[in-house]
Amino acid sequence: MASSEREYLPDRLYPWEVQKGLATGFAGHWIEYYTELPSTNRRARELAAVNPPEGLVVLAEKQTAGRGRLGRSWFSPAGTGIWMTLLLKPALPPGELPKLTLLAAAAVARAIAAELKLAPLVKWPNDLYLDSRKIAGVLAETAGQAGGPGAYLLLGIGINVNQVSTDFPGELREKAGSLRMSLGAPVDRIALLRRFLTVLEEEYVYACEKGFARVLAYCRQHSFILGRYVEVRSGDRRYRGRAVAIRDDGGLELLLDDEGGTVGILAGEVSCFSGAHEQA
Ligand code: BT5
Repeated sequence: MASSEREYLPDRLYPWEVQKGLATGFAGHWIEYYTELPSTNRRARELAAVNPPEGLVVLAEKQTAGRGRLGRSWFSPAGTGIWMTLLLKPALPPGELPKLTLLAAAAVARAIAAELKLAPLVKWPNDLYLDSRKIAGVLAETAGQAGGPGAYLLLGIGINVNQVSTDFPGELREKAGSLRMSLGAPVDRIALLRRFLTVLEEEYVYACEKGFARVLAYCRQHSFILGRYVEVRSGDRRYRGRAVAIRDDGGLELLLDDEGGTVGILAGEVSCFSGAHEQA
């Protein structure tokens, strides 16, 4: 056994370890655990076809074809991160669904803050940054007939936990980080996952009953981009300007440089600039 494998053995994300003392109503009550999968979202989609209960979690120690948004890939090496998909059946109007991406990002940030006293920032709409490096991402997908009884939201979450800088391939080394890199010590993945499931369920139940004001407030207070000069790609359009607000509909409001005025963008890809230099 390689020494790196031995190092991570004590905190394998075994379901019975994660579920020990887990005080949720439904999140994580059923966990499908794999040492390796192509992608937890892909496996969750297969499971969604057999009508599993809300709160099912698919976990993999390693993904061989981890996915980001828009066909991008997600680097998911063995034993160092939390690579998971949570299946939800939100009884929400379709217009509210994009806000669940923000809710998941806020829940990851809150769980990290509670467990480790670190303060990650939400990069609208789906990333978390810590010390100017990306440490987590959310990939929300739907499965089944929208609004139908078999409709699921697949919340794919990737959190870099115990990587060191040299674990990342060259193209990610400058921009990706991990909790261990920021904390300076290894992190208990099980405790973090348990905390995340608890916070996420609490936020989700709250939002379904009372709306998303609390999630949006958190994302505004812990934003990586508000006040910064950004470029947003949305479909085949590009906007440049200052990020001035996260609107109540979950969209990002930009104060445009060229035409003046503001625009609200519901989905997109943000690059941040400091003067003329791209940062993230
Ligand atoms: C995301 O996409 O950030 C969503 C990532 C979701 C991953 C989870 S893991 C469990 C579940 N199952 C899956 O198959 N996926 C989900 P996006 O915003 O498109 O960012 C992707 C970009 O982030 C890539 O093009 C890289 O530049 C960068 N990247 C890839 N792997 C990374 C990592 N481990 N840490 C930081 N950045 C990474």
